[in-house]
Amino acid sequence: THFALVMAFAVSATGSMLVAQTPLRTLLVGVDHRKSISLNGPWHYLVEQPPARELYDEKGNIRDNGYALNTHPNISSGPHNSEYDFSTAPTMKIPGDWNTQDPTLFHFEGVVWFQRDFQFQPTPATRTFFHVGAANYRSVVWVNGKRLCNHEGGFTPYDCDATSLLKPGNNFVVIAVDSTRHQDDIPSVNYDWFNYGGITRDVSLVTVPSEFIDDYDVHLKRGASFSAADANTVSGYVHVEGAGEGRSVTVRIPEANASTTAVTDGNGKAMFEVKVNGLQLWSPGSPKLYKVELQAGTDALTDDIGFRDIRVDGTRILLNGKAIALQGANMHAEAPIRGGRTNTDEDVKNVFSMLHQIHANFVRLAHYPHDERMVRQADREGLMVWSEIPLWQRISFSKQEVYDKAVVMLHEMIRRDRNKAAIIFWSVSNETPNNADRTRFLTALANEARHEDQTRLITSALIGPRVSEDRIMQEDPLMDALDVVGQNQYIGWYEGTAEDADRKTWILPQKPFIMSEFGAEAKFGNHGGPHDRWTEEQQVNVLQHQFAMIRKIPQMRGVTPWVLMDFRSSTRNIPKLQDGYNRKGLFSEKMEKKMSVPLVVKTYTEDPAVKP
Ligand code: GCB
Repeated sequence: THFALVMAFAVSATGSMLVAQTPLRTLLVGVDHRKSISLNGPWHYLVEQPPARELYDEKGNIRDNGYALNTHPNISSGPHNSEYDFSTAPTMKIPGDWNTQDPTLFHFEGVVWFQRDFQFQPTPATRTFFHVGAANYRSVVWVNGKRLCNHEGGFTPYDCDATSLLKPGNNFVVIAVDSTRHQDDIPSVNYDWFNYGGITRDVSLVTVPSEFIDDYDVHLKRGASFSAADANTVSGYVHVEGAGEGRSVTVRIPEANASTTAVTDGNGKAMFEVKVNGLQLWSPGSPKLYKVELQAGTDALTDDIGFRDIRVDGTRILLNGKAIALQGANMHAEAPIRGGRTNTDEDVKNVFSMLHQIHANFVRLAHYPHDERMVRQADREGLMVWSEIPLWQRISFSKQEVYDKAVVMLHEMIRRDRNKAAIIFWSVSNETPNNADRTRFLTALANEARHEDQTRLITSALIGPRVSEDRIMQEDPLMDALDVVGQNQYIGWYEGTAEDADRKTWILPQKPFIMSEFGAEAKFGNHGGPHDRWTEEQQVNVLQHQFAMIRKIPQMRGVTPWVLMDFRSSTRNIPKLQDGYNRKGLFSEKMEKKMSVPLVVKTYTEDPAVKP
């Protein structure tokens, strides 16, 4: 059904544009709100050096007769051809990247095999999905020695129907994860963050009835304009996988005494609309979430959902009809203090404590979707979010297969999080080169996002134009495809001095802009004058002049310094200063406050650089 949707869009709206050609598979929405069997915990692992002949044959095709079989050699008698054994192999914690768990794997890029046993009791007339929150970058799953599925993309979830492979009692699962980078991947071979490999987010088994709710979209009904008085209707769809036409679906919001029934169409999709008297809208000051109960046949699910309206009016951004200014920071999915990928409640708590300290009402989750916990927390706390797919700088924009991957990633991101009010922007890319192939690619992708979700704004972070004069004119044609434009620039760090910012005049189209990146590196505890590189004083100086410059740009509605916290990057190799970290954080990787924090706080609370 989702496939049909993409194709329909292609015919009606893209014209000669790129058209996605990969069918989208079932993805369970709201897994964290379903009963499931967690497979988190210790998994056995074995490492394969490239070219990883247990995973790939000479032609690069995936093999199913290698480690996937999980056989045990009889070590006391020979000869034996299979020389591996998961049962006596060491374990590591899943979810977790391998780099921070095994010192010998810190720089490892390649294939690591994971295995665990689990108990299972099949129930008749149900389907059981193997759910992986994220595995970076390619992963292949076998259950009881049989291939279940493959997935590409390191930051979005996938679900595979394991029903026919599971048996009562003892079962085992093997997952091979390959973190090797390739030119035609998303991201491509080169990027400024750390290539943490492994099964980096929750893994579980989810059992549902044979007809079940896989996907739903519950949002404040969107009209041509917003009026507070009329903001009392919730609409959307519930998709029932396995169902045909005529199944009834119930949507209930008990707290508001609202309930409605809708009926599926031939694709299993039931569109609904329900009036909610006294509906309280979600906003940062009042992040109201409702328990929304969905039911279809014997399947039921309750999610926590907020309702709000976000739109653009000229150069302003309106939340529930009120103009807003966004103040916050960028953040990578880098776990504070312990390092590694963010994937626990504790990590989320730490990240939010830094966001609170700077009085943020907004965060750009760079440069890929983060753990679902982050977005749930943002929903609960009323923090607005920019969510992005990892189209970072140089991607193979001329290739259809790369476009297909991008569309799948975009849909996986949107589907996982579309019921979370906190997300106000979907970003299709970061700092891509301004050329025809890229503009065609990203314009099609932005349209795809807009078609899939009309309740959010589409953005992208642009870079350039590089200027020598004091006039900076942004004319990137990609802006035509965006509702809100992100602008990155590093005056005072990659170019010129902090003071150069004072003389710049920005000539921008009449759209809302976010100054989505700017900043300077400073090693925590390194002090000197305002022009001494790598010092906290210089970072303060750069940010100060940046804020002053931003304050003079009428279209600016948001500001996110790069970056909230120092993060690992394999391209940052200046000993003593970087030591493998990008140091543009307002906080160090141990959450130590640099001198820039008080400046940001003062700016955000007393003298904002952006106005609603
Ligand atoms: C950028 C990129 C970001 C980098 C940052 C930097 O423009 O968007 O991913 O980490 O600059 O520090 O160079």
